[in-house]
Amino acid sequence: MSLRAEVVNLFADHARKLAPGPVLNFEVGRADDQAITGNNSYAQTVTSDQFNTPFIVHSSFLASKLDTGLENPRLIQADDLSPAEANKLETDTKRLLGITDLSTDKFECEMALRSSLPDHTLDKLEDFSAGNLGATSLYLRGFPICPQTDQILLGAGQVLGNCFVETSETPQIVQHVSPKAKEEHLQTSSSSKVPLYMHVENVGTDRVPDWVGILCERNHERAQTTIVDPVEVMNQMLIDGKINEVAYLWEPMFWIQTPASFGSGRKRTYGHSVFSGDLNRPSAKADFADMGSTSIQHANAFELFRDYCEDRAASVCLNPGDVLFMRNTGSKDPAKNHLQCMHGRGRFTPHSEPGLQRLLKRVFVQDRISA
Ligand SMILES: O=C(O)CCC(=O)C(=O)O
Ligand SMILES: [Fe+2]
Repeated sequence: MSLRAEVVNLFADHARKLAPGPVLNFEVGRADDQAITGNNSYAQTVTSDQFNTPFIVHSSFLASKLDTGLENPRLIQADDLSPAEANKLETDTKRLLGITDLSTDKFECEMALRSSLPDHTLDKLEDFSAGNLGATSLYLRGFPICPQTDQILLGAGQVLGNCFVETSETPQIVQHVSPKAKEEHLQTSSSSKVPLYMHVENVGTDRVPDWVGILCERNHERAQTTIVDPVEVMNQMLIDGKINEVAYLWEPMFWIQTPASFGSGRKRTYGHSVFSGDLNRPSAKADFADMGSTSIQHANAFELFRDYCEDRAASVCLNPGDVLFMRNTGSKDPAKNHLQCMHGRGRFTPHSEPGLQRLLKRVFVQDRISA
């Protein structure tokens, strides 16, 4: 059986498990694809050398759109620090930094810093780190904006794994993300006047962060950060009968280029697939700015995936003191149920006063390998 037919069978089977009542009919056996859409049903012939009996895929699902926003528990879980807790965190951090040298990649006071986070926040971070939240992102609010904010963000990031410096982009472990006039129309995190397409952070690079944390210091422009669960999107495509398109996304027919922000010339690598791994919890590699395919079918499938992602994305307008931690890679440890997140940003016009323009602090974190 060809890889493609095998994949198609797998997906048809998977789609059957995804949903409870009959909507989709898959007739397995012939090579010709045929989609018939009725009022509330969908039928498609999919290719297989193995089965020759038609079967029904069950689904009560009618391509309904998820409500966007913060209600989707898989996308985001929130936690708030009270003003008193934020104040204590600021005071503790100041004191700890006074007695310890928190140099770039040494975290001598990591334990102390994390223990100064409020218990409920530390618990949320630890659960998120272990993949126990059933969410792709963790949204923390009420962090203090003070001279120690960078260290507080690092302290929180260290609960998830190890913060690291991505030297190809900047030598800073806490990166500043703010609009740059020269990049306003580019696909970089410093753009503004164009939407930043959804992406897995640094997907074409050697070191893809497992987690990305962004803390908002200013956002007078009310720019919207967008997030989406790529696996949920894939499942939705399956439920909608887009079996062949999903199958294309699993084939190693895509190129990825290194991000524009890396500067050193754009390197393209070939032979990537958008999804890989275990069908029940695949990993996604996707960036709608820096990824494509020379095959028209694969490029079209990627375009459809993009439309689905845009339709199903939630938007979050980060306010000062808000931190958004996102799981950037799929599940690496089978014992942990990490749900992957893709993110992007809507367009905005930077504040006319440079000192008041949007400012995010960003950290990259990698999983700590347990011995
Ligand atoms: O500006 C944002 O909200 C997100 C930008 C982004 O993609 C990033 O900082 O990695
Ligand atoms: Fe990003």
